Formats: sequence, C-alpha cells, structure tokens
Amino acid sequence: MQNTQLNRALSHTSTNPGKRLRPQLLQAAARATGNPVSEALAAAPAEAIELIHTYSLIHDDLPAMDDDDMRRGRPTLHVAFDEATAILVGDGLQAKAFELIASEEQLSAQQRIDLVACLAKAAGFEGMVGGQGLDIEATERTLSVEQLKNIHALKTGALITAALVMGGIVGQANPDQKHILKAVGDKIGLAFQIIDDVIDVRSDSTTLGKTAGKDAAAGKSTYVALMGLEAAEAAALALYQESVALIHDWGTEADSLRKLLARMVKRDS
Ligand code: GRG
Repeated sequence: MQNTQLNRALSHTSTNPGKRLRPQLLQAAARATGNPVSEALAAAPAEAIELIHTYSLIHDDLPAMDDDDMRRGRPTLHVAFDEATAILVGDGLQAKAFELIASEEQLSAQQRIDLVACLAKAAGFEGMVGGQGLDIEATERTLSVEQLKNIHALKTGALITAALVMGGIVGQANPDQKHILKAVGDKIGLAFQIIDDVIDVRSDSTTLGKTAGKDAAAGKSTYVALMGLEAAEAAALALYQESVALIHDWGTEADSLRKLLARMVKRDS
C-alpha cells in the first residue's frame, strides 16, 4: 500500500475501536437459521456492512453534517486528517463494501445479488441516506414521536435490519425465518436508537467516545426530549423484549443472537 494521505487515513480508520455490532448481528442471524454457516462464509458481507456503517459515521461527523470532532474515543477523521480525505475515505469504504460481497466466491451468484440489493437499499435513499436527509431538515423543529420514529427507522434502523436480513440470506433462511429476522431488526433497531438518545443524556463524552449531549445542544428532537428519560428507556426495553419473543421458539443456535439483542439495549456507549 502506498504511503499516501488517503492510505494513512484508511489505516487509521481500520483500527477504530467501534463495537462491530452490525457484523456480529449478521453472523449471529446466519447461525440462528440453524443451517451450517461457517464464520468464513459470512465474513465478506459482515465486513461490508461494517464498512458502510463506518463510512456513514465519517460523513456524519463532517462540518456540513453533524460537525463533530470526537468519535469512537478519537479525533474524527476530518480533524485527524482533513475534510477532503474524510470524504474520500467514506466514498471508498462504500464502494469497497459492494466489491467485497460481489467478489465472495463462497456465496452463490443469487446470494451475492440479494446481499448487494439489500445493503444498497438500506444504505441509500430509502434507508440511511434518506433518514439523514430528514434528520437534517428536522433540526430546530419539534417532531411528533411518529415522525421521529420514521427518521430513525431509516437513519439507524435500516442498516440494523439489513444486518439481520443479510444474515438470513447467508444462512439460506426459509420465508418464515426471513420474515421474523426482518421484524426482529425493525424492533431492535428502534430500541438501539432510543437507547442512543438515553445514553447521550446520561453518559459522559469519555464513556461514549463521542460528544455527549450533542443532540439537545443541536436543537434536535430525541426520544428523551419527547417522552422523558424513564419512558424512553421503558419503550426501548419493551421493544427489546418483543424482539426476543419473536425468536422464542428458535433453538440454541439462536443464543448468540439473543445475547447480541440484549447488548444492543444494555449498554453505556
Ligand atoms: C452520513 C449518509 C450518512 C448517514 C449518517 C449513522 C448516521 C447516519 C449518523 C450517525 C448519528 C448517530 C450517532 C446515530 C445514532 C445511532 C448510531 C448509528 C450510533 C453509532 O453506532 P454504534 O454505537 O457505533 O454501533 P460504533 O462506533 O460502536 O460502531
């Protein structure tokens, strides 16, 4: 690898201490189907979804978006390097994600097509990018809980649901399992975002690894602002319980998925 600024920024990014929840969810969902799925088979789509997530955080932190200088306990990429480099790293990570899936020869052609379509839709206008657009427009406006839910279902939830659905594609889930994995994703994605709002208020910047209290300071509607801290936390826990109930009848092969669902809501960063 050439010692260019772009490559140095990419190395810096690839050693980030993020939680890697989305690739773990994908791996766990694949295993939960009960079909034999090796970690190696799910590795490329798992890495791909984490690359999309990482790109979204890098771009979200840019001055034109959320304008943050701390992420994952370190200076954001445009602070550590510069804005042009941060934009390019995000763009490159996004392209790399699709390259990884398309080139994974252990997966069938149909699986690769389905994985690319699922990830592209979740990342694009009908998912994360669309949600980010609505979120930016909503700054300084008070939203209803339903409007906030819609923004978060797109901005944060779509990629989390995609992790579960992609796990189902890798594990060759049957139609019933596919339907359940999507429903689990929708519920836990929303619960995850609500807890994000809760810990944004409750935690400090060092524990969070990013600037605490940012949403309120930026005039953004949050679940905590609209519902209060305790009601927001109770709503997240109820959604978590509903998500676990959906896989109640699944066997021990779904245990790692159950553990991860708990981690999504019982966290302080
Ligand atoms: C720039 C297209 C574009 C989209 C940005 C993801 C996103 C959309 C914005 C991030 C804002 C944010 C902090 C949302 C809350 C939910 C969330 C995605 C938290 C970060 O995910 P974690 O906790 O992060 O899994 P780590 O660092 O552990 O990977």
